[in-house]
Amino acid sequence: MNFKRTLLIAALPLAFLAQAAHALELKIADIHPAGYPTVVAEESMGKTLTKETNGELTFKYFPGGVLGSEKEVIEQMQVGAIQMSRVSLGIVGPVVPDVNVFNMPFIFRDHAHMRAVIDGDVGDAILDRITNSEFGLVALAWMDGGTRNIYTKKPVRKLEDLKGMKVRVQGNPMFIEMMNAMGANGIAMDTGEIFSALQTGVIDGAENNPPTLLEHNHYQNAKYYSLTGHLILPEPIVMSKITWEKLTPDQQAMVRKAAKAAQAEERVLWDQKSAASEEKLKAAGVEFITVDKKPFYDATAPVRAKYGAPYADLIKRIEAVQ
Ligand code: BDP
Repeated sequence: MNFKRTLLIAALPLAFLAQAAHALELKIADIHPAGYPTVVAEESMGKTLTKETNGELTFKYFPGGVLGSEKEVIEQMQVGAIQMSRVSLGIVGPVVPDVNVFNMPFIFRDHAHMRAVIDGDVGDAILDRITNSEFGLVALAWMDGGTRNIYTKKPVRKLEDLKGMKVRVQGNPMFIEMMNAMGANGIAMDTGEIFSALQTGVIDGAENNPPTLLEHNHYQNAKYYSLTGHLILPEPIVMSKITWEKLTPDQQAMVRKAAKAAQAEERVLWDQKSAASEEKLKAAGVEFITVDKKPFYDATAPVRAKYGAPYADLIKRIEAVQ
């Protein structure tokens, strides 16, 4: 028998073993329900990856928050029990404070500005800060979470109307300070608790984009939507570092590429979903209130001053993006 051939045959089971070690099933969690733009894009990302890795990477999807709140999902990813997710950057801020530069009220001029920023160097720099932190996550790409506006039980037509209202924010101390700076009482709670908190009157309002206001049914108990546009939060697609380190370099490259493709796909879905959600909310009797944003901007200046100080350079780079 030819010596080279023998070697080749002997090496085969090893090669097979090496391959098998890279076969993984990944759980992807999302707080949003099936059919939501982020969830749909995650599903196509998973399908692409299963195909491109010849079935080595397979995926199980857990939409609708069934694996817990975003905070819990992040903790599960840090220990490798959940492998992937898309989370709001608001929730990442308390753990990787560097990302709060994107979480500051009115840091982006508008939605288009936010998109231009996340598509460029600054967007990559923030993803890298997550990855290079001790946070145990690899940040791969961005999804779009639209613009957040305040919705309440009683109309907010001007800043003063917010006075004393209890308004839910994500669990990030900066958001509580932001809401307090606008005259309300910021109250942090998980996404899944908002519906009943509105229903029972524990809170007077919350703030979010139209698709979340609709799909999480908050509009049923909060019919006034004031277009404050105070936050435009992008949403990183993240993988557990424990999982990432199990992947071959080729698989890692494929995951990065597929996550970027998911970013592009979700953006198209997002625009459609936002427009459709606005229509549905209006049809359901939600009043969209145009407000003068200037007083809201001015009221939150101390929050930007406090949190933005360490990021003066990044802020200049953000502002320079056209
Ligand atoms: C939505 C985000 C979701 C957040 C939710 C919230 O897409 O990730 O958890 O807001 O405010 O816009 O809890």
